[in-house]
Amino acid sequence: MTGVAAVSATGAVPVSDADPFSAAFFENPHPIHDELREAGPVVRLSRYGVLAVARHEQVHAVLNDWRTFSSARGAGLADFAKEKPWRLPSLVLETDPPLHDRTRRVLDRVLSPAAIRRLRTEFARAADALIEELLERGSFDAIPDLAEAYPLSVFPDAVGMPRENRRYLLPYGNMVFNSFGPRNAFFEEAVKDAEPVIAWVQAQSQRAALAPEGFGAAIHAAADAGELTPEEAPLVVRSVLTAGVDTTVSGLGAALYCLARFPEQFARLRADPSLARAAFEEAVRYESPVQTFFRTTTRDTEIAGVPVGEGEKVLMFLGAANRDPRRWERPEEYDIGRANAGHVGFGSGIHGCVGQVLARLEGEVVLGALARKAAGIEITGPARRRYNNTLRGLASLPVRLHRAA
Ligand code: OVM
Repeated sequence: MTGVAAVSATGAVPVSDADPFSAAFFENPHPIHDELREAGPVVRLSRYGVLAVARHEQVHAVLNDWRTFSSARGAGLADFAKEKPWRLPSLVLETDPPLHDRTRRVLDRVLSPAAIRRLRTEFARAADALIEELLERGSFDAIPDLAEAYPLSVFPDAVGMPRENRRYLLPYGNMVFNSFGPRNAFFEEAVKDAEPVIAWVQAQSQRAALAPEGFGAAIHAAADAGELTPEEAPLVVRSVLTAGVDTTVSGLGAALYCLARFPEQFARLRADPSLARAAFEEAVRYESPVQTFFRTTTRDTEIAGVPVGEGEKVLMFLGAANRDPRRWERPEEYDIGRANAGHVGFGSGIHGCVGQVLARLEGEVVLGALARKAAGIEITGPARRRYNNTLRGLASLPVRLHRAA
């Protein structure tokens, strides 16, 4: 069992020996989240020698102070000032202004609400078709057959990728999201057969691999306009390929798992399919598909009055913040009518998810199709959790889909 020393003898920072990168934690993080929030506004995790924040107020504050809480030394446990990054650092995730702002500006435009709006008709058609097919089958596994199948059916086309080996996006995401944690067994397993997948992603990021319409070509066009160098463009495409699929797979899986476990919420959604967007958003708050990111302090500072030195890694528990009872009423209830603005499931501040408009579109059209066509989602077998150092989600969710009368 883990224990939190309420106040250590040496200072004001409580110490916890909890391991947030372990199978037991992935199975049920909530008791430890509660413990860490209760221990204080900032806690030291003795196993990893890092500080951690789990309350909404402090997670939000750290996310919104990039000058003090830098991303340039890595958004994972590894401190790029002390160890070689696992891969070439991301030009957007693992940077601070001004470099961050230059690449982010391009992504903001490529993934803007106006750009995503043009995809709506096709994304909705694909969601309707997939839900129809699954209603015909009746019984299926909601993770591979829906949560993975849907993003893989629409996202690579939106990027402009060729058809071959699109499924490589899943093991690639799995590697990168594991790489933000410690070099544990989950990481080692994920990178075991990495070479062909990494080579494939690199090849797909090149201009020649990308169809002329699509996010990929739009990023390369930004290099023509002088906004990026020709060497930077493939790395910015890589960010889209890294962060664009595995995250939405976890988000869709979370929404399906919520709607299956809370049938009264599914009934509400059926009664008013315009709640599809809200149902997806609430699933992002409730399950927090991206559980954690790190920052590194650039100077001596304080968190809620507690002194913090320069060069400290700070782990932000987004999932704990999204269920902080200081911030949310009945945080452990999945409630599609809740006012959930302010959740940090997509982050906050300058690094806030640049693909969130796209993610919400995917969530909305899939849940909208279910709301109009299905009477309910019945769980028919054990839900099996997927273990990943950053992403929270399922590996398997056997279900039966009942067609609406
Ligand atoms: C990137 C990147 C990778 C993973 C996640 C992410 C959630 C960004 O390569 O830029 O944001």
